[in-house]
Amino acid sequence: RPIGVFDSGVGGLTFAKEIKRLLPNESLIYFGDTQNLPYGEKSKEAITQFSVDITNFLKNNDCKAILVACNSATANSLKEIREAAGKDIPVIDVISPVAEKVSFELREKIGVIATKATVNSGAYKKAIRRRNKHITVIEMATPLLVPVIEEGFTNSNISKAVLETYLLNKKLEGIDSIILGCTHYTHLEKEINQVFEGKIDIVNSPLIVVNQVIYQLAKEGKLASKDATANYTFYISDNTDNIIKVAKKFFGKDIQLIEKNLEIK
Ligand code: DGN
Repeated sequence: RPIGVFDSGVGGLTFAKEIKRLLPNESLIYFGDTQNLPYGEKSKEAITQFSVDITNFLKNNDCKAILVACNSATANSLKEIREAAGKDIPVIDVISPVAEKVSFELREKIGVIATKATVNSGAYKKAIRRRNKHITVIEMATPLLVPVIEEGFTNSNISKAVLETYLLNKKLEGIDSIILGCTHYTHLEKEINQVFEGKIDIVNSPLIVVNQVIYQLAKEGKLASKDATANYTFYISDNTDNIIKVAKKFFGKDIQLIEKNLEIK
């Protein structure tokens, strides 16, 4: 049985790619809700409705576990996603494994950069402070970063100017770590490191989150056998040339995207 993975778009492919790397025998069904993106700019109600529909779709496609590979959906709709999945399908999110890990480490002041929907929910701050109240968490919405990445402006004067404006803001002064709280930001990791001159620890979620997937599947005896052949199916709810281009950049050149509108049952 496959692992279901979903995101508002193709950003969650950064997690799918990490699953492919660490769990080469696991099959995946990915759903990118490109018709309704960006979730990062939507209301809680809208994000929840989309997320529950996708969860039902993945469930109907016999997924054995679901990875919510979107920070905005995790931050706003995790409870409803879990209810829709039911008790037999474990749901792994992208915030709690990261909060759990950093709360055990020697960190005093953590910055979190993410979309508006994630920051407005306060999800990272709540998740970290619930586990370790000695850590200060500063959340900052950085909505220009997704278009910078999707339009191919990484490693340019534009990404440099945008990153410096956001990251050298007084608000983030004195942080010792920064969490990249959005699926896309992995693609800016090197540049973020340069802005901070290598002095700030960058917490990048895909490895931490996929380790949680491994733990969860192992615990439930659901890991694929070592001789299983992995099948990958990628659905998106709307298709444009740019989406295909970004998907190739995030996952690899040979990715095949299938258009699927969940409203047309
Ligand atoms: N996937 C979204 C997230 O991780 O918050 C970012 C993309 C978006 O909806 N803007």
